[in-house]
Amino acid sequence: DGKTGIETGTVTKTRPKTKRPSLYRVLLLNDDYTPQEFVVLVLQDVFNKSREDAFQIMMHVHQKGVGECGVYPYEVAETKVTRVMDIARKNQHPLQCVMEKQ
Ligand code: NFA
Repeated sequence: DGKTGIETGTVTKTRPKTKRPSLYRVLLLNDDYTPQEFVVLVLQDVFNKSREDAFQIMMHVHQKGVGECGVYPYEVAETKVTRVMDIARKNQHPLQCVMEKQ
């Protein structure tokens, strides 16, 4: 560079641009017909909650109308929503599960 003709060199630090996956909240919606015990079992089975945590989440949904079951990358969230909807349908309960971008 400049008069000397000596190349100083440009040190370029490359930032590893690995974007983290977007996260999705999985929500359970209240209804008047799905048994409380069924919701607790779903939360334990699909969301790997302890019986105590599952009961708390179920009661929250029961009282507030909606509640969070967990936050996951897109494909994981989608799989959990599908599992809940499949189990609910199989048992003829109207339980609804949805996901939303966090
Ligand atoms: N509200 C339902 C009942 O009283 C229980 C329930 C809780 C349903 C959470 C859906 C979600 N049987």
